[in-house]
Amino acid sequence: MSHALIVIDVQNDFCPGGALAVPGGDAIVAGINALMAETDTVVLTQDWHPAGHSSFASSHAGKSPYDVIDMAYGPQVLWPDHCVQGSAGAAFHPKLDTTRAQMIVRKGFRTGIDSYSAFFENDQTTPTGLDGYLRSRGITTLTLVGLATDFCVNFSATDAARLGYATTVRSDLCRAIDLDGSLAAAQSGMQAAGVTLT
Ligand code: VGL
Ligand code: ZN
Repeated sequence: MSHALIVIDVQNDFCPGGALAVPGGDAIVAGINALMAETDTVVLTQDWHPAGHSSFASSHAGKSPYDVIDMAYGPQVLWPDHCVQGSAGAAFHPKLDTTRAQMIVRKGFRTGIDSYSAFFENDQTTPTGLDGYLRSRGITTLTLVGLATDFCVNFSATDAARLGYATTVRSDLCRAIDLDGSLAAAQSGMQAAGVTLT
């Protein structure tokens, strides 16, 4: 039973001062560094959008951040421009110790589709390749931490559980956006999918 720690989107734009700041987003960095230091296999994810990405409200005339639109693949929340490829906002938090990461998964890089999950884009079918990577390394148990609890951590954890990984989310090392009850919905969704929430 090999284990991996998946650190979701600990990037400047999701921390205080960033374009899509998650309250307390930077408060989890030290704890994540400590957990990485005692974990053999560490994977990081990085939200990585081209300018003009379809998840940005600015790409849709008359729309504002946090409006919801219907995309071909289903409803999509519109966000402030964030994590634009190569920008300072897309960089990892400067205090995140990335040295021991064995794999960095970038996601959301196709203009027409968002990707909350580290495993599948928001059509819930296009793979990122992470499942193949973990499976071919014989990894069967996962711990997830990072940002944001109710979006990218939630989608990654439920996909991981559905893919058959024994999945734990360390809630103390996550922070949420919490739009209209999205945190409570994410917590019950993760529990229903068989994710262990601590
Ligand atoms: C995320 C909204 C948009 C996340 C990424 O990392 O949770 N949320 N893009
Ligand atoms: Zn994003």
